[in-house]
Amino acid sequence: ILTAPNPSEGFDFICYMASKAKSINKALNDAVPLGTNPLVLKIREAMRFSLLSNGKRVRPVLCLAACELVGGHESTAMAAACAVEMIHASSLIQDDLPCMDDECLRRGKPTNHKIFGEDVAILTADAFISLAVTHTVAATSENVPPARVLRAVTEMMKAVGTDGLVAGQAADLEGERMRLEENNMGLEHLEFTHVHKTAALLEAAAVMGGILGGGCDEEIERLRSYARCVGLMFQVVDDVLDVTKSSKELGKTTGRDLIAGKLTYPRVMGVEKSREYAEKLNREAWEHLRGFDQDKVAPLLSLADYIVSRQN
Ligand code: GRG
Repeated sequence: ILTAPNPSEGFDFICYMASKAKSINKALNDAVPLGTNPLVLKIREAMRFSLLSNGKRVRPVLCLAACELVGGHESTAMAAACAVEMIHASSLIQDDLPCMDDECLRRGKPTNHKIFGEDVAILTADAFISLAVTHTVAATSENVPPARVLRAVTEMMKAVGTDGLVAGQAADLEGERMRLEENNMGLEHLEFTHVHKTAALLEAAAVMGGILGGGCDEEIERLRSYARCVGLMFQVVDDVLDVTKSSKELGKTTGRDLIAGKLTYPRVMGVEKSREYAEKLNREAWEHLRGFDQDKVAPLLSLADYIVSRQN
């Protein structure tokens, strides 16, 4: 039986991620120097603390891989990749604040506000949004047409506001309020939350890479659709892992007990259906990238596979 070649087969994804993360970490380090002004030293320290801690760098890798997929060079999208990670850092700091999720730990370390205080944490999150824009504009090569840079920055800022992260967080908070009032938040509300809270920035990362790398509109839209599937899939898998991890911890094997309270995919559609949904999103993600160059598309297909099959 003849089967279509699998472009991600034989591709060393772990090695690829490690090598990309290394160049991204260096660029992030250079993008936020401590500076010499003692009046903003604390903010710069807090920025470096959050930005340089050990995240997976999924969003910047996505941005670089998208740029290379459409024929661009890694360096063309590096500033934008760093900017997307700055927005991500800003959103994590805000998400962890006492008025939001009130978290003490992030990436195995105390959260930004626990170390620097709430006042500094808020200013740090603000400073990241400003730096994401100025850094993309200032540090993207002059050889990239300004119209492309403008289009990329617009995409990034759209992913922050009421069409992106802010909308996702607002919907999440509203869901929490409804839960406390014993109302039921349905699948539509859940999907809206994750499309905005998680998928929007992944979408922006991929689209920015596609724009800066010189992709045509069709290529850019295919990257957008791919990243949206990956973003949703990330959340579905996360919800399933939460349930299966907690049932293992309790010594149960059914995987049917659902986390109390919070509305999740397993709660809405059950664990098995959630797993099937994640697999479907992965197939869709692959489908959106069909027809691209086999070698260049391998990192993005492997990234989708990695997310759907991760165990923690
Ligand atoms: C104005 C930037 C801004 C935000 C305001 C607080 C807020 C609105 C949005 C919160 C968005 C948020 C924290 C979404 C969760 C996204 C998510 C899946 C985080 C985990 O991502 P990973 O696994 O984390 O890539 P690492 O640590 O590896 O980077």
